[in-house]
Amino acid sequence: MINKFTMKAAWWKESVIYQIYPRSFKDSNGDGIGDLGGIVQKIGYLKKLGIDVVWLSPIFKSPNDDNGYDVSDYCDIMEEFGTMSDFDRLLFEIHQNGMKLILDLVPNHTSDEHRWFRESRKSKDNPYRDYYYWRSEKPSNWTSFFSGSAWELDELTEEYYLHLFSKKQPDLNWENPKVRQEIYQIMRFWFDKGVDGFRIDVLPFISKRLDFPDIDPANFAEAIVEVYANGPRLHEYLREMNQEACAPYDIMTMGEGIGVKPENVLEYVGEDRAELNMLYHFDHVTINYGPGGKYDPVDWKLTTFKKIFADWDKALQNRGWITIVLDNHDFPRMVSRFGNDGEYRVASSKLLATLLLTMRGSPCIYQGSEIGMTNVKFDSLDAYDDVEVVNLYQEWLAAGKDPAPLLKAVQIQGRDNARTPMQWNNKPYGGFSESGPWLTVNPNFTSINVDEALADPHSIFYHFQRLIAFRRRHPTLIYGDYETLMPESEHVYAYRRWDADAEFYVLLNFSDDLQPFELEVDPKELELVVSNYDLPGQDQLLPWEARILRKKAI
Ligand code: TEU
Ligand code: CA
Repeated sequence: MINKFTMKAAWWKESVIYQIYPRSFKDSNGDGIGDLGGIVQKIGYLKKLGIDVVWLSPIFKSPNDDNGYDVSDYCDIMEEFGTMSDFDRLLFEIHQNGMKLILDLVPNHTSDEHRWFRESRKSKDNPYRDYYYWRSEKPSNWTSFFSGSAWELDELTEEYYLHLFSKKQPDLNWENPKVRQEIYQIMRFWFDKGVDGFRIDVLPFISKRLDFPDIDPANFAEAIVEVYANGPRLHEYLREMNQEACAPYDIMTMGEGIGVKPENVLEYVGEDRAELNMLYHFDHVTINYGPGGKYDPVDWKLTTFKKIFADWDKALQNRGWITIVLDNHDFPRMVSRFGNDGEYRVASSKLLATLLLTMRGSPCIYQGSEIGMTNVKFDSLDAYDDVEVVNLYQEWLAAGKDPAPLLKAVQIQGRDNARTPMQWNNKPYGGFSESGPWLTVNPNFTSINVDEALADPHSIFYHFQRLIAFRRRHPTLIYGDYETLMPESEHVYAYRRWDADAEFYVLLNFSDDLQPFELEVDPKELELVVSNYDLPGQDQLLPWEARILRKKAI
């Protein structure tokens, strides 16, 4: 039996979150780049969907080497996105419409164009020198997420600085209390403006092992967990951050939980830890990483996928909270990777929506998933923008490797799959912009777009809307217990959610074929409450059929 911990209710546990990648959401000034004015234009759309919290990927000043995750001024708005008064207007409109806004804080690193780094690199005795990690020699064989060494030689002082991501993203030295106080001050600046919280980028990386132990370059996944993440002072920093920046405010913090495992997640989000409210993990979204890593994709099994969800729920139960994601700006589109983005794109998008919105945790919908946007297939690596791909492509060319296999892998796994412009209508550029957008619109915008979705009562959009409303009406789906059913099935994901008030059974057919199912409860005791088919199957699940059944009250 599950230990009964009294789970405290909280608005952020009951919230459905919607992630906006501002660069690709809506362009309002005709420069082909999404902006804050464009988001203001679409507040009504977000309201109609029924979401509670909007998470904006970084909107701060940035040279956009990593599209905003390289911040050059944390307290000012990126030129391309608008001005601080545009931001104030957006925040006002979001609050006016009964929603909340969280921003994306990037405390692990800054841009190399940030004032701190421009100072730091000037000389070895500059007051900002130890805002970053500088070493006279490379202390380890650490590699960057974006190819090459994580140590970059800077000619000015002939020393190496650390960057776990691009060389234009030098890692901040959190050992330095001045750095920590700068970040807490930035957080308070935005909280004082009325921002309702932060998604916090690569939070598990901010405490470094100062002996910089070598990693096994052949096992980057292990290096992430064992070396880059979960450093010795991490929880000291998180408690201090919570105490000094967050405690006075009614806000939420959502960590990007890279490198966190079920075994240690409660150290981050345990109700008694006073560190983070929640985090999202990477175990299912990296399920198809092969021996060669992300760009060596392999098949995955539904039993593995189900066990990941079960293990994480078991690790948390009523002792800590989690964000449920199936895709975001760093991963391919969920319908293309977990569903069927061809013949069963609509049914499988609705099935994935059902999973997202009936799990224990705060669901996070990534922009465009609510209309079933799919991966894009650029036919040349030169069409990709993502620094991760650009660097990897250069590395392949330098190594004299045939780029054809890389193109295939990037078409499946690349982050730009999720970054093509939001498809609003079937006008040029999908109604995203009046002029050529910064990244090519997916050609299927002519049939997959918001206007089509809003005009079709059977659309994916309205299924998301229905599920969001249903979840809100049934706290059992938020706080209730979880149990996997039919764990051995490689085609059906079945699970139970229950508490003292209600009991729900969720049946998801992750296949193109009819599938039988068996539940240890008399079907006569169950009533179908939500289905993704107008004419649901009977004793077999239709291809990509998703059913929510409720146990009839006695
Ligand atoms: O992502 C962290 C991270 O590790 C991802 O980059 C992901 O693992 C990688 O893309 C897999 O290909 C955060 C942000 O979400 C990401 O957009 C940034 O590029 C990164 O940090 C650096 O800030
Ligand atoms: Ca614009």
